[in-house]
Amino acid sequence: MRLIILIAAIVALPLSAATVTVTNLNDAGAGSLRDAVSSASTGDDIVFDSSLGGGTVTLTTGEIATGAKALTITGLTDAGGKPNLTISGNDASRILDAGDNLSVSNLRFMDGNAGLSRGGAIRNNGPSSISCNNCVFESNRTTGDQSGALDGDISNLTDCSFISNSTPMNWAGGAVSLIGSASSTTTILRCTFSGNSSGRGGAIYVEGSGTRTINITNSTFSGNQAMATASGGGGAIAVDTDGTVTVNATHSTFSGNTSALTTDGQCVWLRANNSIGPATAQFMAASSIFTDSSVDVMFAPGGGGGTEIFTSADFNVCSDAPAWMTGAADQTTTDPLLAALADNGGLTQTHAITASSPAYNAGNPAGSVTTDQRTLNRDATPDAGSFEVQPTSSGGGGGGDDDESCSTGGHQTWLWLMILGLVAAAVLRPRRI
Ligand SMILES: [Ca+2]
Repeated sequence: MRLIILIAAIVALPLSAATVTVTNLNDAGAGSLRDAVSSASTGDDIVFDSSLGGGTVTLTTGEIATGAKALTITGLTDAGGKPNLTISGNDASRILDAGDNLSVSNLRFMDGNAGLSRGGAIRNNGPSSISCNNCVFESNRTTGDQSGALDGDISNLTDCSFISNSTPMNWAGGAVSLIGSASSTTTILRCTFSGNSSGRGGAIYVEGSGTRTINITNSTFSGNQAMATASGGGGAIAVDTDGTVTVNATHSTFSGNTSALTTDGQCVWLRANNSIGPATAQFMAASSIFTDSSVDVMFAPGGGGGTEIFTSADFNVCSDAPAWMTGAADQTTTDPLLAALADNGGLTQTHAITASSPAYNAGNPAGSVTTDQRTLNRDATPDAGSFEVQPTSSGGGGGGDDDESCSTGGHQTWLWLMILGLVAAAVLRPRRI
């Protein structure tokens, strides 16, 4: 009887996910990533042996297709928690083609090249969604289609860096294209997009006919470029929809994004096309920073016939003076005095500010964002943008966190040297005979 119950219990258990471990950096063959994907079943987790930390898998026989398998691929991290395992497309092929749900973490995707197809690093090629956590996408590209790094329905991008990804100037989505007719929500949290370029949407391009919401929080868009010369722009973000697209930017920093067409949105361009019904494209800004060094139009509608609207949820700091940025606490024609993009702690790069910045304590005090892009705490008067100035521990501050920790370390070193000196003096003191 007990045996029957035991067998029944085992049969009733759901099939559990297996873990498949990659044991070498080879392009193919036993122990390779390609072999792990091939042998995995849907729902499996693919991981890398810790001895491969700092290594690069260079694909020399083309992309790796996951087929109709939902997979999780987890790389390795260094002592600072940053991705420490690279997969390179060798500038010869896309890296991953996902036919079902795909979740990737702790990986660097470099030099993917999808050629005349979409998605230089990863393409979502099925009724699936992609999730990326703590990944770096760098120097991926297409040569004749959209989406320099990522393409398709993407559920979340968390702690990711998109650096110098590109498409040619007559395509869209230098780093990411969010595409599809389905209704969906994409969450972009603590990500940095820098130096990406495309025709429209230097960093992000959104299209499709569904109802899509993109929530961008504690993220940075720096030096992205829209290169189109016929129509359309959006150095950071471009939307071109037949449906309803809402982009919400909260506590994010936009700096130095550009468009070749100076009237088509150096930062954001929205087009809503009433081709299949009433369409809406909306960009909402809250507690965010927008700055560039030009006097060109920072935000522009595309004139698609639908509703194209920019709205302020207040507490923004903008170097320009958009007509729609009229919140009581919005600061327009105001230079936020950003420092250059740098590693200021956390997993992604940020533009630091100091207490001298107009963005200091200028965010929404009733907002719900309790940490900054570095996951450091925000205080009761949060700063606008993705970076929160931190309290200095020993007074006399004004310097950054790094300065503070350096000087504290220095004090400790001098204290120990003084103690050592006193001990040595006591031991070596000449004694009276
Ligand atoms: Ca503050």
